[in-house]
Amino acid sequence: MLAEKHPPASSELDAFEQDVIHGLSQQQKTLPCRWLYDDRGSQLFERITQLPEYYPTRTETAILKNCVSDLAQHIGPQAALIEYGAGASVKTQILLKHLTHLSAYVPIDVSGDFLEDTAQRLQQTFSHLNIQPVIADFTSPFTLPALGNSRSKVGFFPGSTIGNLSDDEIHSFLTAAHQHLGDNRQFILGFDLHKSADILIPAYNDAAGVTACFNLNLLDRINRELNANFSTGGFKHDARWNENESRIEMHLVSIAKQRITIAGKTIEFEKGESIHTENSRKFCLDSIKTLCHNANWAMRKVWMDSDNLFAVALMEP
Ligand code: AVJ
Repeated sequence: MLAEKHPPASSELDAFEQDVIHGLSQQQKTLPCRWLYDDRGSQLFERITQLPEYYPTRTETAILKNCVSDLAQHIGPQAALIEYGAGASVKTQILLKHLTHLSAYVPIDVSGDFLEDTAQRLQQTFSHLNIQPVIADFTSPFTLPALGNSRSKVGFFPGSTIGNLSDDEIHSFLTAAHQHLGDNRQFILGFDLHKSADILIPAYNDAAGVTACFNLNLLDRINRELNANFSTGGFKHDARWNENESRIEMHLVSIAKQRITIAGKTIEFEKGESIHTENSRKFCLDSIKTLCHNANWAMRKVWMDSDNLFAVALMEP
């Protein structure tokens, strides 16, 4: 078992406990997917991105490599790049390397430890770049640091993280981004495309079982942090394609009728009953255009791989 660098802050623990008790008291038991990403969950996700079945990361990276010089033509000088969610990936470095004349890079993430490491590492490679990490949950309101010499701000939201959000959440997020990116705003969005279940299901239920570990780690995390007694052997990972909602759903299915104690409360599971742990939406171009349009963003340009698996779009007001 891996220790956290710092124990979770008590406010985080309270929020976690509330979400768990609330989510597991619903008719369809559900847990918000953000809790999948503790230290161990983040490490498992990194391993997912390298699996042969998991096409999104390598496909988006290839698209970015191919489009970045074209993209650079659309970005003015002295722009600040604002990245929502975990940065420091290969994808970020492609942009930092090819979007010359950037005035600043602002990675935003909830994990302070992670951000500090990232900022220090990137500063060594990009020694002249003004790197200003912000510790925040980007789905809640936050303030950007003063970026005095920047003439414009460019949002960057890769990885199809947008696919975790509901229509309402996307609307709030894109509207907030619209506001804090200010005048001359632009936004680079990576999103996964609708495709055959034959490709999708293995991508979320890989042969090596890494995605299963990633999903089941949530139960371990509840045991560790909330003093619960889940046995991970009592549940199995399930990835379901919901065509109506155009999304992959991750579930944890109880293999037997059982009773679990969490922070002093009892939760009952029927045999076959599931906890819905994540949605990963797959978009068609029109659906994403509409979502963006509703938040006053227009799609200026879009790049895709030759198999139309994934897309990167540049949006402007
Ligand atoms: C990080 C949300 C983009 O939905 O593909 C990968 C998370 N879950 N395998 C995704 C995930 C299971 C991933 N996102």
